[in-house]
Amino acid sequence: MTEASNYTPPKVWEWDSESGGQWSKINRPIAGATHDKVLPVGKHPLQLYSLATPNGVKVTVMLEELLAKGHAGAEYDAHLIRIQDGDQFGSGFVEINPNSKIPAMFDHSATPPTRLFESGSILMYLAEKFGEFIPVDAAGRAECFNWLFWQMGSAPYLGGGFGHFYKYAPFPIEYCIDRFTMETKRQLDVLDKNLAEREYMCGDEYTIADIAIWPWYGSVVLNRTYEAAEFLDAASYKNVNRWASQIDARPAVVRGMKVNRVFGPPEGQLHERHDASDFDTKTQDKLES
Ligand SMILES: N[C@@H](CCC(=O)N[C@@H](CS)C(=O)NCC(=O)O)C(=O)O
Repeated sequence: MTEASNYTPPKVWEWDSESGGQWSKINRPIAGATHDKVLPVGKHPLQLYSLATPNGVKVTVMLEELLAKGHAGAEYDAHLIRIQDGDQFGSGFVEINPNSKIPAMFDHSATPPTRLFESGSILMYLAEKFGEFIPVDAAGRAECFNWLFWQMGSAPYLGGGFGHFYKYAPFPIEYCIDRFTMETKRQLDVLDKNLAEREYMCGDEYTIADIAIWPWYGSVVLNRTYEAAEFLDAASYKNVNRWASQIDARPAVVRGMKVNRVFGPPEGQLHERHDASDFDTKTQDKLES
């Protein structure tokens, strides 16, 4: 265990300095817009404002899965929100999501037109609107919601806890890394034990629970997030690895992962998606050549 720090919290915390680290520029203690910015609106009923982080990818994968099933009403425009530039604090974005976080969506085909924020809420909305990726029976739905909400409650320990202190904090703090590594490994074990008995999180069917959990936990075991697979001994979670690879091979997942992505290989980056053909003509490798 590292030595105790000599920091004593003041009586009242004040925002008087940057916290340091990769995300310090966008961290602020107050909500609301910092600048006026009208959001663009494309031609499709569903307008998505997002970035290909694990939370963003949940929605683009879901939309691509719905389109793959033939639901033309799931056609969407995906506008890029660069969170490191503070786009989430523009007035138009804040009107859709007062919490200033991606993903946010607007359904212009609904009566009344409906704003959506929180990835779990968006997945439930789309699953119910199109009657897909959600069990029809009450017990099945309950189990699906159990795992969907498990993800919403658990992933902040993986991302904001483990990922932040292992990868992004300005210096390593053993206490924090130990605390969140313990919890992340416990969560991986929860998933592993569940997937030992089931093909997907809720049984034989691929559902919004898998679509929510895979971008976080699948990505960690496939070593795409935080470069921490070895540190976490991710290979030992055999059932999570099997499930992660199975989902990774789905064509809709491959497409959904590319949308609003601004990092990684150019052929995997489709900064904005306004048409299905954009995957063939507008990825960064094509635009740059
Ligand atoms: N619980 C939210 C979390 C969304 C979230 O944390 N989004 C991050 C990117 S993964 C974000 O927009 N961060 C920008 C910021 O915090 O200013 C959800 O699932 O939609």
